[in-house]
Amino acid sequence: MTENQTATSSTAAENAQDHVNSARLQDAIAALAAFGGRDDGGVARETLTDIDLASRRHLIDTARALGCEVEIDDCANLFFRRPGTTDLPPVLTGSHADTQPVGGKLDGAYGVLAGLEVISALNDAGISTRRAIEVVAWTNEEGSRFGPGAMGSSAFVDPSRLPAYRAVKDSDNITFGEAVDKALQQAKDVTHRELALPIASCVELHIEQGPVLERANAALGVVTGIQSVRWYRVSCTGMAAHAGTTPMDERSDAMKAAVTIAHQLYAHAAAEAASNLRLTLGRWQVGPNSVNTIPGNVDFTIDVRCVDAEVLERFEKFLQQIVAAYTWRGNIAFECFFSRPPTHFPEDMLTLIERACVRAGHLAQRGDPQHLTSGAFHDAMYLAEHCPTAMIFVPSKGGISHNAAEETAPEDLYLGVQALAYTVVELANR
Ligand code: HGY
Ligand code: MN
Ligand code: MN
Repeated sequence: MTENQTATSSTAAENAQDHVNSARLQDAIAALAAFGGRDDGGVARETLTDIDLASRRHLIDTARALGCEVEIDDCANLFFRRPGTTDLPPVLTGSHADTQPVGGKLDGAYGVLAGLEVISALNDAGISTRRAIEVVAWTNEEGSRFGPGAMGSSAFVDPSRLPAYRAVKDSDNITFGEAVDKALQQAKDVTHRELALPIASCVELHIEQGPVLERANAALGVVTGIQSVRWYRVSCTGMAAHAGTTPMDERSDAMKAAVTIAHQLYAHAAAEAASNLRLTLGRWQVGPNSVNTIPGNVDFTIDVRCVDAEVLERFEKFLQQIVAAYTWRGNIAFECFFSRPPTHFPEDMLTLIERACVRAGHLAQRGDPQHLTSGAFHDAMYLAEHCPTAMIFVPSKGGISHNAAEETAPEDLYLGVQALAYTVVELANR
């Protein structure tokens, strides 16, 4: 609802929706973005770095100032809880506060801060709810420092995943376990809680990170599901040798192997264009990485996604074939270290999200929401295994994300939180 409009809130959900405060939300976004803020307007706050730990303390203090109880689990997931009038399982919202190495100020952070804004709106309106409302800040959604992504939410849903996660090392040989233990050490004043606790339902608000809503001129998105994703690590091992003295036909050139495989993968992606396969070879490590030494080893990652999981099966078979077919003196190995099938959110949750988005959109004369599948993965893909889950999107300017230029209009961010407030209160009173 823009400033000069008065809403006619008749239910608790509408009342909460109408108490969301845009200026307060903008201040909260700016305050969190200061942790790892970059000169180009982006944010560098990778998971469990000292900057991330400082931002967690900021969120703990902010939540406590709102009257929330704060809890932390063995994966250092943070929960900010507004008690309900019963002990029924809570409604969960929130997202992640970690960012890409060069990220924006909204990816993940917006969902966490939106949850806290909903709590502020409930406090302002004096609304109490049957169920507690919990806002979560999941650990390591991005997966850039420690792979795979969404470690916090996946370990919450299935704690048996945590031991293997704890052994994962970053590029400085620090394990995820060491980083988590440091976070827990710095949160001694926060109540510990178990993983996998019962949750009644979950709603995650996130920026779309793609161009669909902007191109449809839609202010809000009802997310029907999340496409499937796989991450692979490809290791090409040849032999380092002198760039000047080694004849071309006597080399075990790991770079030549890697770029040949990469080129074939891009050609496969082009052949699969009709299925909208998306291929990214995002991280390359070359050894010894010297201008005048033939690379002895080249590792690169593959991020491949598609709404149709069959396409990813075909991709993996193709990868196996071209690796087996590449003849040289060296070796090529690959491993899949992250794999998620498509996620589909339940109809009754989509109906509620639609109702929330329609009210917020119409009050602001921004029309109806758009239904879409998420191209990005989110923690909601794991929560969907644990309880009825759904997502709300707001547009990304130019569809840009995982980039310092990531941006969403303040009014769109405001409408997203309005829709979230309505949804969360409706669910918390069921
Ligand atoms: O990679 C993803 O889809 C998410 O933004 N981390
Ligand atoms: Mn995200
Ligand atoms: Mn992201």
